[in-house]
Amino acid sequence: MNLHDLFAIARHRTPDKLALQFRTGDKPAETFSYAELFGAADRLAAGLHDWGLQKGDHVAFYLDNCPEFVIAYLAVIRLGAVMVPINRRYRRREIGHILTDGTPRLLITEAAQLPILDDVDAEAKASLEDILVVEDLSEWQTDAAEFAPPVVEGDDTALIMYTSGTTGRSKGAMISHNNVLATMTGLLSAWAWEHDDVLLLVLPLFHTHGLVVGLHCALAAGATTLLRRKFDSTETVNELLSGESTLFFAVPTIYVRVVDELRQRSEPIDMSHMRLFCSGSAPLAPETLKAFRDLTGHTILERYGMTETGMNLSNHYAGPRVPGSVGAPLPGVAMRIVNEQGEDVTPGEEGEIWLRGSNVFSSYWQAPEKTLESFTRDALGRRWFHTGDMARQDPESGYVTLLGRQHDLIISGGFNIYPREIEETLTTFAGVREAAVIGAPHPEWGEVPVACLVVEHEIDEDEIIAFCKRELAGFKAPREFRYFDELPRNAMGKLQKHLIELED
Ligand code: MLC
Ligand code: AMP
Repeated sequence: MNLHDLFAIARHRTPDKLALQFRTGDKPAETFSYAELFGAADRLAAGLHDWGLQKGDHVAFYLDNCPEFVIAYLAVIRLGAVMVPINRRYRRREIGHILTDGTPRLLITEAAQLPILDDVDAEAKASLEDILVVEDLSEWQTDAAEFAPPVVEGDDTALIMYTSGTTGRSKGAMISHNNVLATMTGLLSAWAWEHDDVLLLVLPLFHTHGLVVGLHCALAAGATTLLRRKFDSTETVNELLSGESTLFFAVPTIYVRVVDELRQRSEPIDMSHMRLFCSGSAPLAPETLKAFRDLTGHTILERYGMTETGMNLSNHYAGPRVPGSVGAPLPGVAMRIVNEQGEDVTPGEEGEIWLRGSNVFSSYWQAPEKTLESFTRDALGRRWFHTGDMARQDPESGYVTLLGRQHDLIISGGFNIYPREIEETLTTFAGVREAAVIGAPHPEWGEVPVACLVVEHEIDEDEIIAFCKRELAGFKAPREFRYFDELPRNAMGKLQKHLIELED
C-alpha cells in the first residue's frame, strides 16, 4: 500500500467535497475539491514524468504553504519520487548543505525565493537540473488521461527530512510510505478523525507536524483542510471564533500567542464547535494549557513525535489529558525506557525512550554509521530506535513525562536549533576565539539560544547578529551574548556546557 492508495478512498468516494481551501492576507480564498486537487496532482505527475522524473529521484521543496505545495507533493509521491523539504527560513549555508547531501534533480520554489537560492554556492546546486517555480506550475502540467503511474510500494521512500544535526550538520531521515501510513492510521483512530472534520492548518508543510499530522491525516480522513500561508495570531483567533473549523494543531509558542490574543478580545469566546486542540513538537507549559482551558473550555491534547518516527505518544482523546505529560504510546508504537546500559528501567525511573513500530524510519540518507549508532537490536533481533529523549513513565497510568534531551539541541518555537552549527558560525566572526551556545528558557519561544563567547577584542553585537542572520536562519541568531575569560572544559579539553552559569 502507498499513500495514494489511502487517499484514493476519499478521492473516489467524495470527489466534490472541499479538500483544500487556501487563504493568505486579504486575497480571495482558493478552493479545491478532492477531484480537483488530485486531478491537478495527476496532471503535474504526468508532466514531471515527461520531464524525466523517475521513481526514487529526489525533489527539493523550498516553499511556504500554498496549494501548489500540496499539488506538487502529491505529484512527486505519485511517481514514487522523494520529497526533500527545506525549512523556508533556512539561508545560504543550510540550503547548500541539504542540496549537496540530498542531491535533488529538481527544486520547487516560488519566484520570490529565487534570489535566496542564487546566493547558494554553485557546487551545492550541482545535482539540480531544473527549478520549477510554482507560478509556472500549469506549464509543467500535461494531460493525465494516458498517464500510468509506476508501481509504488509501501517500503519505497516518500520523504527525506533533514533533522538531528547534533554534529552541526543535519542528516536526512528516509521516511517510507509505510512509515507515514503507520503514523496516520494510529492518529486517525486515536484522535477519532471524522470525514466532516475541518482542520485549520497554520503550521509549515515542510515539517512533520504540519505535513504528516495535519495534511496527511486530513486527506486520508476525507476531511477539509483550511491551509494558511503562515500563522498570524489575530487571523487565527478570528478563524477559530468563526465556527468553520473543528480541529487545530499547533506548537506551544502558537498557543502562547493565541492565549495573549484571546485575552485582548472583548467579544464572547465561543469555541464549542471545536472538537480538538492538539499541541506538540516542544513542551507545552501547564500554565498555557490552563490559561487556554480557562478561556475556551478546551483542554489541549499534548502528544510527542519526532521527524524520524512520526508520532509516538499521545494523551488519550477520551481523557485523561494530563498537563506536562505526553501520554501513552499510540496504536502500533512499542516503547521502552532504558538506562545507559540499554536495560529497561523500573517503571517510574528516568531513562531514554527507545521505540519500534512501522512508524519508525529505516535509515539516514548516506550515513550508515549514524544509522547504526541510532538503533540497537534486542535478543529477538528487533531494532529499537534511540530517541535521545529522557522520560519517566507513571507506573500506574502508563503516562509518560518527558524530562529533557540527551543531545545538545534547543527547540525554539518548534524549530530545532543545533548549538554546534551556531558555534561554528560564531567562531568564523572576527574577534571570536571560542563560542558555546546554550538554550535559555523563554516564556514565548520555550527556549532561545544564548551565546557564551571568549573574545579577542570587543565585538559589535548588532554586527555579529546580522552576520549570523546572513549565514543561518534568523531564528538561530543568539538572543543574548555573555562574555567569559574562558569556557569550562574537562581534562580532555571537552566543553562542559552544563557548568556555564548564565545568572547575572
Ligand atoms: C520565527 N522566529 C523565531 C521562530 N520563528 N525565533 C525563534 N524561534 C522560532 N521558531 C523569528 C524570526 O527569525 C523573526 O526574527 C521573528 O521571529 C519574526 O518572524 P516571523 O516569520 O514573523 O515569525 P512567526 O511567523 O511569528 O513564526 C513563529 C511561529 C513559527 C511559531 C509561527 O516559528 C512556526 O511556524 N513554528 C512551528 C514550527 C513547526 O512546525 N515545528 C514542527 C517540527 S516537527 P528576525 O529577527 O529574523 O526578524 C517536530 C516533530 C513533532 O518537531 O513532534 O511535531
Ligand atoms: P524534530 O527532530 O524536529 O522532529 O523534533 C523532535 C523532538 O521534539 C523530539 O525528540 C522531542 O525532543 C521534541 N518534542 C516533540 N514533541 C514534544 C512534546 N510534546 N514535548 C516535549 N518535546 C517534544
